[in-house]
Parts: sequence; C-alpha cells; structure tokens
Amino acid sequence: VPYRTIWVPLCEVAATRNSLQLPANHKHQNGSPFPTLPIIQDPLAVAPAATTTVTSDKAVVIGDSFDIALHLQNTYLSVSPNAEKRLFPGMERGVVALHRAFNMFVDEIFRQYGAPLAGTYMPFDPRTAQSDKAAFEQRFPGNMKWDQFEIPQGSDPRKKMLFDFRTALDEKLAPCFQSPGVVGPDGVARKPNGDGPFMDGRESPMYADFIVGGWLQFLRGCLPEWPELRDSWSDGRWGKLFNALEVWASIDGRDGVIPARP
Ligand SMILES: N[C@@H](CCC(=O)N[C@@H](CS)C(=O)NCC(=O)O)C(=O)O
Repeated sequence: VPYRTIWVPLCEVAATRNSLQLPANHKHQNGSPFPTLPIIQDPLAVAPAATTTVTSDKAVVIGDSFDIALHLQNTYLSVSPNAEKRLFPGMERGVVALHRAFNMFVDEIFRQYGAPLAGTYMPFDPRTAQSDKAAFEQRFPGNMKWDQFEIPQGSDPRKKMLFDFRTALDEKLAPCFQSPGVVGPDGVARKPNGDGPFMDGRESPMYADFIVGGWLQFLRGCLPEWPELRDSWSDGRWGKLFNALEVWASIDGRDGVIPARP
C-alpha cells in the first residue's frame, strides 16, 4: 500500500492531533488528556470501525498504533491468501483481544523503565529542540527543567533501574518468545513453532512482535546502554528480535530529522 510519512516535532503533537479533530485516547499520570501520535489518514478506506473518525475530505483517521494495525489488517491484510502474513493470525479466535492485553502489558514495562532511562536522550530536530523540551517541561508542576529529568549515566539510581528493567524483560517478556515445548501423544517432545526469533518461537512475526519491536526502535535511538541491551540482555534475544524485524523498519522521510541508523 503506498504511503507517505509526515514527521511532526514533539511540540506540535497536540496541535496536529487537534487539527484532525481526534480526541486524545491516552491520559497523563495526573489524569489530563495526553494527545499522541502516530495517526494514520487513509483516503482509500471506506468502512470506518468504531475507533475511526472521518474528516470532511472523507479520509478515515485513526490515532493509535494498535488501532492503526487493526485497520491495516482489516482493510488490506485480511484479503491476503497467506495466513502467515497476517498481523493478527486467526483473529476470529480471541487473538485481537489477547493482543490488546499484551499491548498494555508491554507498554507498562517499557513506560516504567525504558521511557525514564531513554527519554531525555531523544534526538530532537535541532530546529525545534528548544520548543520540544519546553513543551515537555510544561507538563510538570514545579518548573522542572529538561536536564533535571535525566537519570545520570553511571549513577546508582540508573544502575538500579537498568537492573530492574533487565530483570523485568527477562522474567516477564522473554518467556513469551521461547518456543513452547509440547509433548506429543507419542510422548515425544515437540517444538511446534520452531526456534524462530518471534513470539512462541515462530518464524514469522505477528503484531505482538511489532509491539515489542516498536519499543526496541525507541531504545535504539535513545538509550545509551542500547548495545548492551541488544547483545546481552536475555541472552541476546532482543537483538535477534530487533534484527529480524529490520526488514520492516524503513520509514520514508526521516532523513535529516532522525540521526542515521548505525
Ligand atoms: N500507545 C500509543 C502511544 C503513543 C505515544 O506515546 N506517542 C508519543 C510519541 S511516540 C507521543 O505522541 N508523545 C507526545 C508527547 O509526548 O507530547 C500508540 O502506540 O499510538
């Protein structure tokens, strides 16, 4: 499906979302609305689901990665003859609901650790960096300045948070990516899904893999300790997943805005 990406600086996220008349569907910790990107505008789609808005020029507008994935699945992928290519394989059997719960579970882990450890190293577009930081500072009472949000590298609080992050990924998320050992009726152990890099040891991804992959992309761009996470946390599992998803990682229009990929 042909598409074009419009990159929006952090300080313009709220205005962009408002201009599309899309209400915020997330909340800040204090309960106030948290308008977010990404948003997709699909001029080709005709059957809006409950979560979609239709603008005056008749484009379908959807503002959350999960709902965007669902829209793409329903509109373009459900006709794929290859079930392995679907984002929500076997979606009539509870797979979407389980993905929704998994999405929240993954977000909780990465928001708790990844966001505070990596967020202050976001590589802003130099043309808007000052306004981006100011927009972020305004969210917090007490006049906190951007630099005060950093958890300094090498400090004890950072070491502890990295340890807790690593443990959470290892204990809560890594088991989802192991191949479930199954004993067949003949008593012989089987690994039905193989030893692939994706969830359940699958050899092709489903949306759950992209949920984790999206967060890994954020960490690749922002976390100073990324090489260690990629190569040695959970025995290198996250680097393998990241690499296996690289074929889907190119996005148009990022040149000059986002630093070059290593
Ligand atoms: N679960 C949401 C999360 C969206 C989200 O947090 N977006 C961030 C950027 S990736 C955002 O728009 N932040 C705006 C801000 O911090 O002001 C989704 O995947 O769509």
